[in-house]
Amino acid sequence: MDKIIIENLELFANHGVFPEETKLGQKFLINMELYLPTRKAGYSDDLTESVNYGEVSHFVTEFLTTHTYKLIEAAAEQTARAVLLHFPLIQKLKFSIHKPWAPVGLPLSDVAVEIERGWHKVYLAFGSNMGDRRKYIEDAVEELRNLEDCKVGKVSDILETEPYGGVAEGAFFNGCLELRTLYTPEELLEKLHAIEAHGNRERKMRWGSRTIDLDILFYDDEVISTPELTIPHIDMANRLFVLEPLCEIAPYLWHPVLKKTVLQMKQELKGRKDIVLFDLDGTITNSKEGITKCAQYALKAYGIDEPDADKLEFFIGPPLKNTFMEHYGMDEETAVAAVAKYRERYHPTGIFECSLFDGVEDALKSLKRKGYRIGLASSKPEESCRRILEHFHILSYFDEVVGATMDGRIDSKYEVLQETIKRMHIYDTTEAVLIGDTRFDVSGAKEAHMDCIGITYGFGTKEELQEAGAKAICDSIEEAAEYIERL
Ligand code: A4P
Ligand code: MG
Repeated sequence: MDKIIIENLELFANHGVFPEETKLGQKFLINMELYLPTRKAGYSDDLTESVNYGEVSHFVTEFLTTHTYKLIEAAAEQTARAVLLHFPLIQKLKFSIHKPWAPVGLPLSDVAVEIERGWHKVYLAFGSNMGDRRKYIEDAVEELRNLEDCKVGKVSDILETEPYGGVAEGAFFNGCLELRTLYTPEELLEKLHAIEAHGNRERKMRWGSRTIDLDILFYDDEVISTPELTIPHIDMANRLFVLEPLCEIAPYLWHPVLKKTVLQMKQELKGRKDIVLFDLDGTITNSKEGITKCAQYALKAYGIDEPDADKLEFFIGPPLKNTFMEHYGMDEETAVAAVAKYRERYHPTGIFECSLFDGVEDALKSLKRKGYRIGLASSKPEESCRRILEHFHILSYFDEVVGATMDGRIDSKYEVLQETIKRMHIYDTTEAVLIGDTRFDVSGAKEAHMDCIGITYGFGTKEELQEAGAKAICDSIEEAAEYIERL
């Protein structure tokens, strides 16, 4: 980190064990390294974005000349603390106090104490299941706020939770908070115990009922294992009543032992769906224009004239070959040739005759930010899928893009989903959900043992989606994303 250095600040003060030292005083030299980000001030050239080293020097001189300590250890400790409390931009401080005239009766040139002190980022969990639970929690948080060496940051909502562990009786109120503190972990634990004691907490039984319980979850990224203290909290990953509120205030906090974020721990514990697959046509892109125009082009080659695009909507979704066979009575060979004709127009032109549905990019962004893995599973040829996603600048949201193969090996939705499962290493299909707009999506997902959320703004009807067994029906992509987050 950046630092501001102050060297050999000289002052005359009265620290020492001997009475003459406190009476007569002597010379002290102070060295400091103030750790703070200086980049903003570096660019703005504005002193208010940094710490004024003159002010710090005067502050330290004033502090050490108006207080008297027997030990230079105490002088260093108290001065460093005062500097950190007075100058909030300083995150860490290296401080040394030198006493060149130390009366030891031997010729020495200097004696000094050097310490490093700073603010630490801590996350605490609180819980109560006795008496006025909310009041016990509020009082404890208030007490923390009143500690000069602690600055309470974000506080989560309070959740009501079922007792965990089989000992305590009665629902808990639980939550978490963020704290910056100058205390060491042991000192902080002592303060927490004192606060618990003020809240009439009695320790009768491990994991028993309690008026107020305060646990340290994280202390910076330190790993501590002593008889008194285990940090990170040993049982955190098994406790939804900790992970839920913690996720609200610090979803990406990194567990230094388990090597996971809080969000990941929560998802694993909940066994929640964390893979979202999207259909393309009718779900992400409105491709009606391109598809129907290419269908008209192909049909024309077989003497079929259909000027009304609305009557060709059934081309959107299912594999093209099937559509030519089912709707126009073509045999397989003719249908394959018709598909080739269709693609003759599609590749240069039709592919881009489409638009993104409203809210698609926001939904992708939001799911990605929340840690979901995202895949595309479409019956369109894979190369076309990529080109379309790229064209709309949304390809980077997708961890995997799976489409049909030109040789017909992968064609139906089920086959596409099977390939997606393989490529995305989906070991348990209940972890994934497909968002699609037609019954082909719902039935393909069903075959692959996956839930499907049907959206109604595409080409399928609400009734067909329901009938096929969609897990939920949503009217917009935002609604679908929100629904998934609640699963
Ligand atoms: N200790 C070690 N590490 C820590 C740490 N990271 N933070 C030591 C705080 N303390 C830590 O704690 C026992 C000793 O653990 C402390 O003296 C400290 O030296 P305690 O608070 O006296 O005893 P306890 O709380 O009964 O035991 P423990 O194991 O801390 O229980 P927990 O973990 O607090 O669990 N169900 C719901 N829904 N919500 C709850 O909040 N809480 C518990 C208690 C059980 N079931 C619950 C809830
Ligand atoms: Mg406890």
